[in-house]
Amino acid sequence: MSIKSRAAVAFAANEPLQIVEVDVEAPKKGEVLVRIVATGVCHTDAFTLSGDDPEGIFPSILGHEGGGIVEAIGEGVTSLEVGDHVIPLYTAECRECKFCKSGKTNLCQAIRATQGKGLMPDGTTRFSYKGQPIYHYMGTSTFSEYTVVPEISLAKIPKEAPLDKVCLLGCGVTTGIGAVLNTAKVEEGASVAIFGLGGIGLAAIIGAKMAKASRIIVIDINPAKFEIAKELGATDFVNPKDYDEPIQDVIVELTDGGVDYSFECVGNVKLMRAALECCHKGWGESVIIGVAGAGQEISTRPFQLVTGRVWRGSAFGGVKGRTELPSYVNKAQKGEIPLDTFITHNMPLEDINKAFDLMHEGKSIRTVIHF
Ligand code: NAD
Ligand code: AHE
Ligand code: ZN
Repeated sequence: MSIKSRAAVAFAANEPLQIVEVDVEAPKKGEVLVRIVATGVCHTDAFTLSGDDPEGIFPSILGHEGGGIVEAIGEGVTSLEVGDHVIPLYTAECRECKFCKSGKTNLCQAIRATQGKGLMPDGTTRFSYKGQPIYHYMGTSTFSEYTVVPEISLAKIPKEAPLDKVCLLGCGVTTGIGAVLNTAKVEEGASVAIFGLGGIGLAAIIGAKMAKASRIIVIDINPAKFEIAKELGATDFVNPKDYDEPIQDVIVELTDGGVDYSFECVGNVKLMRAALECCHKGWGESVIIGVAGAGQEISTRPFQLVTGRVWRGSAFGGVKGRTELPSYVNKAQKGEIPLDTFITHNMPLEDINKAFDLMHEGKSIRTVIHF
């Protein structure tokens, strides 16, 4: 038996999403049917829609920053029941695989292979349109009123938390904060440089404040972003367009030799190099968060690493979603994570293409789509 669901379908790369009524099959073993109440739009959705994502598959239902309510559960589901409030996770947490048990990573691999092919763990899809299969995206597909998600990819959260705000913890805000606290483990008094002030970079500022960093230097080519950055606690504001020399040299000069930590939150491989090279000799660490397109590679002189700089990467801020996301929700409810600051626009699903336009025009931080 299947149900009808309004969804924004990406039928092909680089084409606007189309709002259509898709068919959604009932959840199978280990799966959950979720009614999405709200979803954010992240740059990664635009990245995949652009055709640059090696894992991009069409037609598919994008979206991975959602909040919803459990509508039905499949056979064998024990950790969730109908009515529970949940945040879908694009990084599952099975608690049984080698990765989950390692204590070293949040990158659960239990269902990663099928997820990357736009399929549920049994190798099939639950979405169809006019009898043709529609693929899942990042295991979440939150641009649909109803979506089917594996049980291990759902974080249960308190019912009091507003789903149209805490949905942002499904990706952007958690990623930025987690990259600072979990991946870099920034310590009190450290200096930090954050490249790119979208949802991810701004959240990294919150993480840096939580870690009691002494100096938070932010870099963006859109100076309109500096006001919110200042509100969140950034101390120095750098627009690369104001300088002739490489931006890493500017930051090294500003900081008597470089920063202790830097974060690339754009997805630009040249900026990734700048972010590494603005780190202090001997100990500076740079974390890549931005996602770069197919075929792109990073480069630097190996001497940069030989002389003590460290290059790392971070996915979903190193956060184990089912275990740790409830504490992020709790912090948001206590006002320690100001989600409202990120929500520059709210709109219905029918207007979702406007959310992509606003992002590309640099006019939004996060648009929340309401179903
Ligand atoms: P966004 O589009 O909202 O923000 C990007 C910001 O970068 C904008 O403010 C823009 O002005 C700025 N920018 C662009 N080019 C620049 C340059 N050359 N120098 C300085 N600033 C520049 O994007 P977002 O949603 O914040 O996502 C940022 C990146 O993080 C994307 O690549 C996204 O795919 C990636 N991402 C990664 C993870 C992860 O887990 N690793 C999670 C979420 C998003
Ligand atoms: N599919 C791409 C990579 C995309 C990517 O790096 N995704 C990030 C999350 S971005 C969220 O906005 C991530 O967590 N990656 C880890 C993973 O397991 O996907 C490609 O290059 O193939
Ligand atoms: Zn995202």
